[in-house]
Amino acid sequence: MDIRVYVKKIKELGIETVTGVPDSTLKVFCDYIGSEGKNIFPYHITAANEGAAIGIAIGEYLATGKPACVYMQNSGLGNTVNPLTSLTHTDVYGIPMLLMVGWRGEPGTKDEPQHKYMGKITPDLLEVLDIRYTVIRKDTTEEELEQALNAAKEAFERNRQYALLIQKGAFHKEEEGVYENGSVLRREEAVGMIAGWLEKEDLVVSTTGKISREMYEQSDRQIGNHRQTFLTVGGMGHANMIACQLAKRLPGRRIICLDGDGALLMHLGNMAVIGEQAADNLIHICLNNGAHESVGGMPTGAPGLKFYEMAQKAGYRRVLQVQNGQELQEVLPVIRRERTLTFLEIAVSLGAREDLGRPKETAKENRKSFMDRVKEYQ
Ligand SMILES: Cc1ncc(C[n+]2csc(CCOP(=O)(O)OP(=O)(O)O)c2C)c(N)n1
Repeated sequence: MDIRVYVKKIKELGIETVTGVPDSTLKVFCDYIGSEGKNIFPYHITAANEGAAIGIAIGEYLATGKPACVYMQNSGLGNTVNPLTSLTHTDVYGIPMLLMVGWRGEPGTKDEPQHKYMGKITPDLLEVLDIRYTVIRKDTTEEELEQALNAAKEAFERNRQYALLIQKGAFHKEEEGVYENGSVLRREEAVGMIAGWLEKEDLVVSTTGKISREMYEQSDRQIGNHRQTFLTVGGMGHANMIACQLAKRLPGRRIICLDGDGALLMHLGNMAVIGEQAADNLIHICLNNGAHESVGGMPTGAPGLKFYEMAQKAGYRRVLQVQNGQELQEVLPVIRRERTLTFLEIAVSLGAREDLGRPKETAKENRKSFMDRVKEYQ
């Protein structure tokens, strides 16, 4: 479906505010409303997480009586369950809104393990949430979209939400959005430098998306295996809590969390908890590109945020930030010298290698080899 037609049609529902978290399935949509179609919706807010986007949609309705459009990957549906059940459902306030859900892991398609179960249950989950939906496919016609939007209108009149479940490749547009941020250090280069700096007892928790894929490959290249790293393939935003508890329970080991700024923003409160827990063997590294690079490079909801300043306020004992590869090379040995709760922010550029691989083992195999590694140096 042509994105211009799609956007024009959903606009006809009276939508003025669009909010959500980007996803690769929705890249064409996000690119369009962020560039050429910028003026179509007066308000476009990239939310910290998908539950927060539901909050924005509630605010929109309370202020204007108009439904907002909330977009997300289906994994983000998990983050919306609380506000959708406890606030927007007709048993509570009955707040209408249009959900646009990118369907990863659709049964019958090839996708990563983290998408498999959510992909399978997405239609059932929408049903349990009492939300009617239509699947938007590559071959969905304008008439079919119109029918779906009529159903949405009816749902809104009854104070209900309506969802469009978007298949991979459903939207097409000639030009892809390209993003830049002015930083010079490539993320994979930074990840490679960190992999090369690891000692064999160190343990790493890497965040969702390409950071984990780069760490996996760089570890293989530089160390010969990736057993030191737990890949947080799903559960975006939770890597730092996994690392925090590893640090508490394994005080003799150095724990390194490789976070992304989008993931860190998603559950920013975790920083305060990490500061409070103050594990002196935890090194929290944020690879900051101001964007959700892994799903297409769209900016986060706070692209200029200085996470190191927040870390300082949150109680991290040592806070550092670097702008390029040389600074990173200089700072890494310094970090190792003194054991204290550390936050390191690295400014990285946008983009990734075209041929970046994916984990070859199953998630369970990787979990097992990581746990074996935990035991090996106890
Ligand atoms: C709850 C949830 N929402 C959205 C996604 C889709 N997603 C995967 S990686 C990613 C971007 C991560 O951005 P960031 O942490 O800044 O790392 P970057 O890719 O920019 O290096 C997104 C949005 C997801 N996996 N889970």
